[in-house]
Amino acid sequence: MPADGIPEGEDMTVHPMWLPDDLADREGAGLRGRSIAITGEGDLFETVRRDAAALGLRLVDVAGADGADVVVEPADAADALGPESFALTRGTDRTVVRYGGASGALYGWFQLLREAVQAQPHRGLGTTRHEPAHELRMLDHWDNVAVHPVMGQVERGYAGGSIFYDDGRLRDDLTRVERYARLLASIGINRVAINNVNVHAREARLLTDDLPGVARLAGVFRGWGIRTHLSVSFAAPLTLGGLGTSDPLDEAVQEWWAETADRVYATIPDFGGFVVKADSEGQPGPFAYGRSHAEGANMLARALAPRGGMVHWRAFVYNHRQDWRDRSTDRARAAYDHFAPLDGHFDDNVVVQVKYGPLDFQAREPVSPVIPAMRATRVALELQVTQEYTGHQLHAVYLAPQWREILDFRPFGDDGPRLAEIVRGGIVAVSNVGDDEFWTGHPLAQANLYAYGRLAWDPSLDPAAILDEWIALTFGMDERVRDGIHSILDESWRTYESYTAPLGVGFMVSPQGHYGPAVDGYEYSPWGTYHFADRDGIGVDRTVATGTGYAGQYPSPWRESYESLETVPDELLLFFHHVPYTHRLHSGSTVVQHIYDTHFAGVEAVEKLPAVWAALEGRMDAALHARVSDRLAEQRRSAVEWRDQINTYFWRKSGIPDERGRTIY
Ligand code: BDP
Repeated sequence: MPADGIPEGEDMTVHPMWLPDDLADREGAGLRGRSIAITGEGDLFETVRRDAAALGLRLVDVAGADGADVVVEPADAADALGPESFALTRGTDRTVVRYGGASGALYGWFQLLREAVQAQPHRGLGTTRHEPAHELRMLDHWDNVAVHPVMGQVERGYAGGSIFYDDGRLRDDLTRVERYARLLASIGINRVAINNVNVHAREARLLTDDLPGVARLAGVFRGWGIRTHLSVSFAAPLTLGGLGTSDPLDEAVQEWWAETADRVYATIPDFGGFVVKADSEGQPGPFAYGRSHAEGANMLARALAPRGGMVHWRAFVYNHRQDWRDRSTDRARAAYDHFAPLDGHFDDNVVVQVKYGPLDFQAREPVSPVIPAMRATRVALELQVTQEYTGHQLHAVYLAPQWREILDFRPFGDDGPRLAEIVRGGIVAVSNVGDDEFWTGHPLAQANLYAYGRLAWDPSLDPAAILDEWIALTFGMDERVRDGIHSILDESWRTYESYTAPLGVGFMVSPQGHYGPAVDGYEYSPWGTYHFADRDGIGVDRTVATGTGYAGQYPSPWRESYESLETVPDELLLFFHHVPYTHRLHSGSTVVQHIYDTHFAGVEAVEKLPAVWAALEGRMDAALHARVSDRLAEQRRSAVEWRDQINTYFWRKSGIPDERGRTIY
């Protein structure tokens, strides 16, 4: 039986992610045959025992623990470790994990594996304490039960179908979900929402008729310390309950939700709660009844509170039928305008889930001003692991550096806290996994999932060090593989930014699909995203003085920094200002020359990647190597297309030639 306890023969085409079956035999790991004594009763301890045995460790009796190579035991009260925390002590001939609670034992076990495969002599002997920075570390799936005619089985999924659902029904064989749950536990994820935030009619029934299937999934996740959540439709009392309304202040509606919650808890005792996208992109919500989002969220929260459930209420609320002539309807303003006035009005078991930027997961956006504006609310930061706007898992884009920048942002200036410290509702991200044989389409996109979990646990981790962990856990300690992957991924986010939409202007991407350039794709559409390029200049004036006023949603010093051309960071210039093409950046370059230079440089960087990867052939699974080669070829094609369309567009708009005389069509 391989390491993860999944019978051989099943799932033959599924390649492992990190933590492969032969982990214990990796050079330097020194795990096979080692003895391990685990003190503790309950499912999670059984999980650790099974995992250790499957990896080739020898379980020994706690009574004989003195002689064991690895000891997992409860910490003393004096250690003051929380339920998910642990301390790891490496001695000369013994490693000891002391846990605060059962989840701490589970996470301690995986930390031990991480360190073992990295064979890190520099870490040396001694004790390290490990405590999660956030209590809620969640992954949202945008999986549909049935194949949606436009969005497919997984909305914004780039790795095949859902690992949960297959064209209308729950899969019979959940072995892959079991593997997945193990991988998520290994990076500290403790909550999963299994279905799309756009809740279509078929998916709404997960809450009622299809609950037994949800319970099966929850059973798998529970074994790995993960609680299951459902996205629900605010209109469910109407569409499923047969009531004439879903008004949150209507008593029958409140009762319907309370009874529904009771039924869910009778089936899934540790159910996590509801995720809600309301009054957004066509989803129903409280506005239809003249109620606020706090009234809507609190009504659901009260149905769940008696059983310890929670509501993740998304702040992604804007009017997607906008009038571009009225600048006050700027989509960037919307979340703040709707939510900031409600700060302090949400119940304790409501988490307001805020996308990292004011628009929509662009490669570059300013950090959302909603987060610092709602200090009296449990706010969660929402990230996107799935590469909707960052190359669809066809482009190699390692997102951890972007996430670190976001987490490190200090909304109140240098003396204030980092964003990571003020998101009391934890961190959420949209998963990038599907039923593809490499799980994430692009095998290197697995690094994003891995890094997401690690940063949610500890936002101070270095993206390059996280990548080292992932590489070691996936490919072993081959230095050439490690260096090759680093040279492909380390700068990949900035490279992607350089050949796509310039200077924070965003979008310029094909509508609907969001892959590849469409210079005016959104320009005259009511979805509310415009770059306003004309013959004289480009960018959106979001200043208070002359624009949409969005810059004024930030606390000082950012409102002033963003407002002024003197201080706005180059990378966000066009998000905040409309400027002539000849405007000079802090870098010294003009806007149009910057566009040309970065687009040429971006393609040059991408052109180097295939050779780097080709040199690694024979050092890893051949199919995996071939898959990455194919994707790098597509990335190159696509980057050239981006460069040519963007450069040509601005050359034709501005009439200003490239200073360096390169060919622009
Ligand atoms: C956008 C996606 C859309 C999602 C929406 C959301 O294009 O498919 O439904 O976000 O987050 O990025 O609700």
